Amino acid sequence: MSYIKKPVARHPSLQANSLGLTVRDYEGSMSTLCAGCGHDSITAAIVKALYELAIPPHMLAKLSGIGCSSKTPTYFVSGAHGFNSAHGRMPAIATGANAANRDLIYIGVSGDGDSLSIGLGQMVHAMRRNLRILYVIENNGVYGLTKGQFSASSDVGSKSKRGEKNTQPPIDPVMLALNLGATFVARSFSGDKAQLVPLIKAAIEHKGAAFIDVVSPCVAFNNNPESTKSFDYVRAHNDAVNQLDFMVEREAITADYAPGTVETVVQHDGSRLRLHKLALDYDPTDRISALTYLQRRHAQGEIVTGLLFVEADHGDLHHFLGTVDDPLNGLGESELCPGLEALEKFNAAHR
Ligand SMILES: Cc1ncc(C[n+]2csc(CCOP(=O)(O)OP(=O)(O)O)c2C)c(N)n1
Ligand code: SF4
Ligand SMILES: [Mg+2]
Repeated sequence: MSYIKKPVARHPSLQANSLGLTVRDYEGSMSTLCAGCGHDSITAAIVKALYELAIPPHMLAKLSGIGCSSKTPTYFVSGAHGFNSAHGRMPAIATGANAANRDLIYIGVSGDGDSLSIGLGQMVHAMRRNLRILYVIENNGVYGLTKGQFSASSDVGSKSKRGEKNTQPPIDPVMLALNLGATFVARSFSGDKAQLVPLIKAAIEHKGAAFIDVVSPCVAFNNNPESTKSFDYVRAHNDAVNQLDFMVEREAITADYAPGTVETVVQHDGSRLRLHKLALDYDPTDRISALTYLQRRHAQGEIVTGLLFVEADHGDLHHFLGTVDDPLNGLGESELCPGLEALEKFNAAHR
């Protein structure tokens, strides 16, 4: 069985958000993943972020491919729209859905296998088109669902359960997203909710492709000392370049940081990202220096986490296609089919 329904009992003291919903309203079915799987911690972070942002469940669309990671949308926001697609095909489904209804909030959950092998050609176009979506890779460096084969993000020297060593170099999805022009790029760790929740909130509000690579250990097949996706490795080599506070437009700034260590990025809608800089030489608004910093730290065996790059004022897919502001699925027949005269005029303009 792929899902088990949760009991509906609610504790009376649970706090409600501005919509009158409690955190339980943002949960989904009971997880059937292995106990201790990093993916479940990411689900918990998504639930918290959506509850705190008070997102109406019916305004959310959850999309995924195939894998343990791709099962997780079933485990949050039962009242949302959802599409569990074919292996690696989540971005195409998300692009089509977003083209038809630009008003929904899209969360795509994928795995390193789903996005970096069979779905690589899909993921890259979602990034370069700046599709408005929160794109999460739950990166465990292994095909978890199919019992532990190496993935395209497995480390050289990483050992499978049967003892074979991986010899192929890994793809770093963050470097890829940066090179492809994604306008919000972050990395985090499933075991660091304090870092992950504000990143998810900021990514949901971002008007473009918001990509988060979350290192998410697979306790069944890849939590070994040779893997950079193990709990112990990430805890020992985590280089967090900043800590993020996310504030929607109406919120007052309350965080108190020492001068010179805070950077504020104002997004399209007036929401603000307040970055508490931990690495003072790190600039998340400069794509080239972000790439250089990541490469330098990678060579030293460090995993850089935090908000790595943001470009707040960049048009999304609809901007470049010049589509109308209203969602296409809300237009009437006369607008969708304006008649022969309009068609002739349109054709003439292209001769
Ligand atoms: C077309 C197709 N090819 C292969 C498979 C088998 N398959 C299912 S999940 C998966 C890999 C999943 O790995 P990943 O995306 O990293 O997810 P994880 O289970 O590690 O979270 C594969 C190869 C499939 N379902 N469909
Ligand atoms: S096999 Fe790995 S990825 Fe899949 S549920 Fe178990 S721990 Fe998680
Ligand atoms: Mg995987």
